[in-house]
Amino acid sequence: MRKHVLVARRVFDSVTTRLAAHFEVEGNAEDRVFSKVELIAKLQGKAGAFITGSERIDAEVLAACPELRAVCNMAVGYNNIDLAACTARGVLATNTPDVLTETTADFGFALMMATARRMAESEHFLRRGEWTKWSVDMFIGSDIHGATLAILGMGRIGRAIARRGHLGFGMPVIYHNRSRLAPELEAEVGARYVSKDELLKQADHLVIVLPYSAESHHSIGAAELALMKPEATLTNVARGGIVDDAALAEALRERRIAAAGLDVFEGEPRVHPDLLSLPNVVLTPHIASATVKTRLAMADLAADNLIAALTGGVPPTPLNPEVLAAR
Ligand code: 8YV
Repeated sequence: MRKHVLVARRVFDSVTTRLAAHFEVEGNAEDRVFSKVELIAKLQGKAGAFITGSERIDAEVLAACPELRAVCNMAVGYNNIDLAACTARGVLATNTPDVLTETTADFGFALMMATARRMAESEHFLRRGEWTKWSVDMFIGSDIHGATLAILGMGRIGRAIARRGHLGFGMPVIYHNRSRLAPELEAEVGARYVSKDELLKQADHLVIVLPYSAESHHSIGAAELALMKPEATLTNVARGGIVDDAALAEALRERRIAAAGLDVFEGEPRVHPDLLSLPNVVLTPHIASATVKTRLAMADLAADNLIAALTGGVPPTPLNPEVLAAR
């Protein structure tokens, strides 16, 4: 008998077609974000779920869906999944690393540049019809080339951003991470390890690429922002909640740092109202991985994981492979 799976959000037809060759697929053509109650109801009788960062798989959901064997996230970050609870229940969880690294790094770099060079603010000014003359200090910002690139979190995406800064823009690169990179990896991306305080003090452009966890919650708050230079910028392409958005808004309003570029927000898709009213912040709706090629690759990888997990294959990117070993 064919297994039943839920594809929790609208995805590409090619991906649904591939899944339908193996499973009875319930999709979500409307692309509604299900409440927890709805998600539990939709998961009844399902052996697998294709999910995105918007679907939270916690202990309560798992307890209510005993037939679930695999949850395949179309995202590299997996803070929407309680991994320990999955493992305890023998549910395989997977994510989509690697396929989005370069695309996300491109976006992080672009957001940092847009922030430093005041692209959004000046574009809004132009659209409002306020551009009447050239002036010597109109929208003057700060340089990228030669400036100190400070990276908080030095995983795959952090290293790809460091490489861009080092090789493309001649930036001295410093980083802080829970663990230090091997010397050859540091040399490859031209990065020097420093303490978190030094990172914040020396940063011309701080880029945050940490995974979200209880430990990284509010890693950047009022005290950390107070260490930064008033000319510095902050860019976050990681997860909402790593930065205390209220503290950031206050620092931006008081010009304790120059500007911020944010692709992720605490409680998104809601955005802190203070950020919305500030001129010196570039805001984008969590699109760092959003290119046609990369979103297709992410969806395909999530589907590969789901197919393998439920048909006795080897899922390419498991998060808790011990579950498979125990089957
Ligand atoms: C996704 C992301 O677009 O992969 C991640 O961790 O944040 C993004 O690439 C988003 O999470 C949707 O699943």
